[in-house]
Amino acid sequence: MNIGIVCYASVGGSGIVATELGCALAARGHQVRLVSSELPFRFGQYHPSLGFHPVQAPVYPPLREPQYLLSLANKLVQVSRQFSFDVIHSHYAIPHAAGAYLARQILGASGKDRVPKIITTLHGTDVTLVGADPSYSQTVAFCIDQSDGVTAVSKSLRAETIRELAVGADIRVIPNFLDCDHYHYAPDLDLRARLTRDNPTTKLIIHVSNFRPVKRPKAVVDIFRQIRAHVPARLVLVGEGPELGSACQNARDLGLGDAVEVLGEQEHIVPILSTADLALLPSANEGFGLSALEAMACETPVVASCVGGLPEFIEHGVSGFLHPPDDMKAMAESGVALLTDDFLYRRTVQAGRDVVCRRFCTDAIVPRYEDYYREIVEHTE
Ligand code: GMT
Repeated sequence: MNIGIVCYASVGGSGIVATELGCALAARGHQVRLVSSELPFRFGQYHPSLGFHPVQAPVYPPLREPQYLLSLANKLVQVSRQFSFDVIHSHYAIPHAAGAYLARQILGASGKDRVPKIITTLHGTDVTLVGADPSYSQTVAFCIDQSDGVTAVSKSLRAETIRELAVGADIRVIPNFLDCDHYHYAPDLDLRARLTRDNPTTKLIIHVSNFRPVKRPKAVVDIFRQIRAHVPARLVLVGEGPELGSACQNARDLGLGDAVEVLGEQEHIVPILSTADLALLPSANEGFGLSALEAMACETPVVASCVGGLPEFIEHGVSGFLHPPDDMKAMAESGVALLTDDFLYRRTVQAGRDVVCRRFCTDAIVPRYEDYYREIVEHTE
């Protein structure tokens, strides 16, 4: 098939999933073109069937801001004419579903172009936070309903989409995935020595996110403070975002400034995750929670909030620990239990890795997207 994939290029789960999907589909014989504002993070190795097409939104003085949506639709029309797309697959509804919708209308109106089917994958905040905002909700709901196919990365997100946006679309759940050969336990001992300051008894607690309020970075610091009262530990923060500075200030105010290491955005996450002893994700909501899945694949146990898609792959007390988002005390207690009980630690890590390998590897999930593409193309032709 000829497939156009639209996504965000910046660090973020939806862009990572879309890029990994594009690479996997190209490896399976499809012609894939990735369309985004810039070369997506984790674009990876060269493959002859995988190409990248940047969207450029010029700024002209009379326009107050760049018109990204119009440029995106325009680019999709151009690339689709060149590669005769069967499917345009948008990741993250805002504004990608609207760009694909507009492109399909333009191609359909010409009377001589192949008209691709449009599929939208919902990832989380495109529905729960941004999408549900009254400034966007009508257009987002319309574009979801106008898609030929819609998928959500968890059952919880599907239910929330129907509840929040009252869409009528039949939403298929296809969970996120990762390359289990790439994501495996591969610690970096030099990094460990540096982060623990050469202290073998010090544990490393990691939080990976885009540091938006929904990730609750201050809760991360608070849980870390409570764990550190029982276990010598340092906190490793990976990623960038608006709340990173205040989380670090918060740590300094608590006298923990020296116990926090900020690594910023990192492309090679496997050695960093593998080097850590515990991952924290006390989010207010998660459409899926890809960073938890990545940690489990790298054999780092997860303590997280029981929200959104997280309970769909973390079984509390078995493959990780889940607590209400505001129960930082319970999250800290689970963290201490894991870090002080070797048997519990090994058992949790093993169960976590098993879940990822059984249900969330590329080979298990990508064929579900291929089947869905076929179903949509054949069904609506
Ligand atoms: O809004 C965000 O947090 C960014 C977004 C993204 O592009 O990474 O994250 C969402 O999509 C990920 C990939 O499907 C999910 O793993 C995250 O849970 C989801 N984030 C939220 O729902 C907060």
